[in-house]
Amino acid sequence: MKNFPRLVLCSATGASALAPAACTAPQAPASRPNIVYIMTDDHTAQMMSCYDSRFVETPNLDRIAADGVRFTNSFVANSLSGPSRACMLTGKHSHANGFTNNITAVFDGSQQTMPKLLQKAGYQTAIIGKWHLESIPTGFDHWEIVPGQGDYYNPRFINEQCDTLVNKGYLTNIITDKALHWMDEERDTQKPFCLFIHHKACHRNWLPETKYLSLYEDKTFPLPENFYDDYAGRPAARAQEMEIGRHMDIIYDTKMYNPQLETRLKATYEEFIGRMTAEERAAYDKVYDPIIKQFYAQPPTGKALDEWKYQRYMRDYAKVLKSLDDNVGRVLDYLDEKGLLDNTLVVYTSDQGFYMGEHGWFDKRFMYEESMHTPLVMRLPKGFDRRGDIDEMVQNIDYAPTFLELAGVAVPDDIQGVSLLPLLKGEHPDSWRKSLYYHFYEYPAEHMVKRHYGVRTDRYKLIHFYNDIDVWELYDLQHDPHEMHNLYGEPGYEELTSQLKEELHRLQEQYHDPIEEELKK
Ligand code: SGN
Ligand code: CA
Repeated sequence: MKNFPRLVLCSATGASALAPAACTAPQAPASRPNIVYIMTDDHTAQMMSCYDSRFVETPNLDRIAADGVRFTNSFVANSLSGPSRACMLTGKHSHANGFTNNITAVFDGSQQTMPKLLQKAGYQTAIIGKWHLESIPTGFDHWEIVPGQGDYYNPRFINEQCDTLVNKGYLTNIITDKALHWMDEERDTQKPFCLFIHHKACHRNWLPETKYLSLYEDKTFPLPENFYDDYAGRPAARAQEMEIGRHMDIIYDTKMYNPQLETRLKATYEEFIGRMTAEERAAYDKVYDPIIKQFYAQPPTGKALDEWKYQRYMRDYAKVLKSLDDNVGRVLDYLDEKGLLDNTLVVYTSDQGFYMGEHGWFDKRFMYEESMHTPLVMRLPKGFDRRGDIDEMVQNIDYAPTFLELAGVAVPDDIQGVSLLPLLKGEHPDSWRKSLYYHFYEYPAEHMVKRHYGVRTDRYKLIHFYNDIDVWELYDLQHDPHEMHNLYGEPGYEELTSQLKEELHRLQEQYHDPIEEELKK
């Protein structure tokens, strides 16, 4: 477990250096909108009721969509935390911003970033919560981050003085407290601001807040129809290690603590619940002890065990999400009470999607729909009349140019994303992108998802898994939305395949991804 990875405390990372491509800001409008960007970790659209009503209710997240817009085709460029955050901050794909994976990458804080450009244009910038980019944040007037993945209970924070401080309570509440405190008491009210609120929720191992420990305990979640996927025709999908049945840790993930049992993540679990106060621990044990007792008295086996684990997973994830939803509500209420809503763009998204049992999985990484997709809803500032659904394909590299344009800052030419402002104004530009590029690098690693890149159009997806495998996959999302049938190499698909390969190469050229050249060596 990487808890305090290569975080170089207090190292100078060139806080004010800007790459040459940065342009000078044009004359900014008098009252520039604020930006409140709320990003969760591993929150997937299946678990957000404005996208999918099967599993949970998320009234506060839905409020953003109801008052604003919901993106129905929102995607990431690399479905993993650090890479996703780097794409968001730079507006560039992973190979271009350098942060390709969570294991070896360290974000080069001297490069051009959207917060730096906003800061230069007179915005106050702040980030609170999960950072995960290994170097010290640059481009922020204020930052308070959690080390590594963060702790759900009595969490450690690293602040601008580079002190590590333990805060009392539950992380989702504390991040919100700090965000409200900064908006209320610390920022310069004469300046527009851009605040990044980055939650750990709903990341593994889904430790709920004490007040929600019992929530959902009487709920049985429906099993996804492809829970028992056999991965036929998809060797890369078969090779992963993220199956609920085979790879979830019975102690760490499903919380069935047993002093006699050793599991890979038992020590990590002990460390996590060891952070609770005696009172918190008593509340926790009161709910989980009877479940543990019952489990070991009559342990389920085979498919019954897989499905039992799925229910535990869904319940704990949903509980953690409930605290998150409450806290997003607190931010919206605050902005409302202070009269800030009208002049603020509120964005809610996640660092990627997640599997809730589809293909039998948890975790993310794959270019398949559940994890390439990410929720994206926005409440728009005055002057933007668009409401309802936006169906154009958007990607997390688009946030940087969107925020810059909103702030009246010229978007540097080397930014690869596209501003979403025309869509927020109700336009449907003919020239809008017709395909998306994706590249995942973190292999070999936990969950063992092979390296791959690919192209997605509104209907088709072509993926190439490489490195220690050479496998192509082709899906028709219209007829096979769950990506169960790999059409690559099947008769009748030759022309489509060559068109998609051409498009893939066009994107690799456009974004300057050298991978195909490297593979030829
Ligand atoms: C940790 C988790 C993994 C997860 C990665 C990346 N293991 O390593 O399950 O895929 O984070 O997640 S754990 O034992 O530490 O919980 S990410 O969202 O940060 O990219
Ligand atoms: Ca994540």
